[in-house]
Amino acid sequence: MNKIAIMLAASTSLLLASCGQGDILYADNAVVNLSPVEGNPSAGYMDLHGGRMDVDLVSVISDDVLRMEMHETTEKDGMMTMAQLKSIPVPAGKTVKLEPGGKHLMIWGVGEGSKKRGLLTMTLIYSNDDRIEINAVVKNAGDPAPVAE
Ligand SMILES: [Cu+2]
Repeated sequence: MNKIAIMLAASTSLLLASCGQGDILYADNAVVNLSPVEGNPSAGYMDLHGGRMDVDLVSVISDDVLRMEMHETTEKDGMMTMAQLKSIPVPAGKTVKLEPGGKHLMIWGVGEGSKKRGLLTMTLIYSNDDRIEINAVVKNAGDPAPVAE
């Protein structure tokens, strides 16, 4: 009886260890901030968590947008400029934040269905051919900030 309990405990901790940070390539905290101006692009942010090896995020696609690009905002001579990125490196075990003022997604033409649903499904494509589907929370301009959990 005791032996079984110990074995169960051991396998549980093994399971937890395999889900530990730094092991699995994934993304969370994904949001799309809809542009307050019709026709202007919306911005997407998320946390990219690295897996066991260094990879690059090479593309982000969605069935329900017209166009989506990876961008980086940088300050140059006191001016904020934005350049398109071909890829975003995601080092093993590290977290890369797509956030305002830094790397971000620029999204044109978010579909009405996703706006109504409040979620935009997108697929992250990595250099190692991993594809991860995520649901980003779609927020209207002026929506209150999400409550921290
Ligand atoms: Cu941009």
